[in-house]
Amino acid sequence: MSVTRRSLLTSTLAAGAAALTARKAMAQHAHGQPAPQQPPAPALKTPVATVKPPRLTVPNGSLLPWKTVGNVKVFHLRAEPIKHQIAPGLDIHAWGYNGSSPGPVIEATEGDRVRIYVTNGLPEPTAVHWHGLFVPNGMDGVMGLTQKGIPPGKTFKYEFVVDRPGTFMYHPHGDEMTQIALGMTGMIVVHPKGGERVKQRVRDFVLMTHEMKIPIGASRPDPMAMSDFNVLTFNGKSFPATQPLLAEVGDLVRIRLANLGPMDHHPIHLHGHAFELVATDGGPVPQGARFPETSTLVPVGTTRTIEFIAKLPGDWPLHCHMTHHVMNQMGHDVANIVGADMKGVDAKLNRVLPGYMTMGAAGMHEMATMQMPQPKNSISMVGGDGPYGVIDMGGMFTILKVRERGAFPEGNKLDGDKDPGWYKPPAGTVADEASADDLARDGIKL
Ligand SMILES: [Cu+2]
Repeated sequence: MSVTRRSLLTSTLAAGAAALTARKAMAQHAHGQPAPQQPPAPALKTPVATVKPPRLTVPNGSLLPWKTVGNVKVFHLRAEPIKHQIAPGLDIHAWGYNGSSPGPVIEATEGDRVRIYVTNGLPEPTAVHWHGLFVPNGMDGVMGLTQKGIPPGKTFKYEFVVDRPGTFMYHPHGDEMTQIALGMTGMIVVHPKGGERVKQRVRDFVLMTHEMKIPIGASRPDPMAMSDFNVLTFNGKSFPATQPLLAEVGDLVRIRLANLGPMDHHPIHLHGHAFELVATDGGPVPQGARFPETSTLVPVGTTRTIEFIAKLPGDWPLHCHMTHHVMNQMGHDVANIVGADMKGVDAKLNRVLPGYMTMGAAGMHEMATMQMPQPKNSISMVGGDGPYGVIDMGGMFTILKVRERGAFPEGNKLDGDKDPGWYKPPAGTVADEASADDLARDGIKL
């Protein structure tokens, strides 16, 4: 380690917990980029351990297996048609990698030489682009420009050195409109060489956003869609099928967000915490450019890595803030009757459909609460069961479950079987009907 890097780390870490997010930037400045100007370093007071890269957690997903041959890390991606479940009730025919959409996460360490075989099981040619990684031009994976397409049934070989730590993506760069629309996306995480210098335990989550248009009852996403996407996902799943993110109070939580959807950017919002954007797929955000946020926009074709310390126990939503992106299929094409008087219509319809009652005139919540018969292969507009009734959310919505220390010694398991259930708040800390005494005390007239 150079004197510069050590002094940078020392000064940064002594500045307190808020400055911990600097370490990635520091690690990266030590590898090729000029370091920023820093004040003289005070003595290091807080002991900080260098830890191995934290284990990645891929909710609803997996890591791509690899093996070492000589000094090369060898991976094998299979581009192929797959069957995929968005949520119970909606099974689709998608295209993906190694049986899943998004494909498994490729995990490597800065400086690794990787060799990635890509077998094309699709009915048309493809190529794989390593989005954000700087590779030799001929390894960039742009069909027609930097290589010929991988014909159906053939296996191509990519080989390069992963040049720097960060969060990147892989995706087809040939007939992107079809192949990405049908689900061909994936993420790449490169850990800094030598581990990380942190004092907290790190919870390191990987979340890919995506959107599809799947007509009600259909099982094939429509690659022609340019708008009206009705299936919004984190790691290929719509709420309530999204696996929660688990953390303990005091953990450093890192969430690596990415977007390879066709058309829409997603303002991802977290409840209960402020975070900092610490890196994009371009590199680390310099310490002096970071500021607290509770939402961050994840535009198409980017990654956004956020970090924060888990503070308050609870069940905290993490979701896209576009209201139509937290809905499922059934809510997008209904007529607007909010506020309408439907009694006359209901009376007429009852002559031919006894018992019929129009829903939606008082808002959409009742549609989420009714157990309506569903068209075949579709998921209801919104709704998962929560501890206080139906949660009026679907789509790009998941839950960060923060619990006290010791709750999750193992962290999230990749198979997602450690959901602790709903948060049980202390008595008297849940919003509920105001009492007559409350109203009288505070002079609230109804
Ligand atoms: Cu969105």
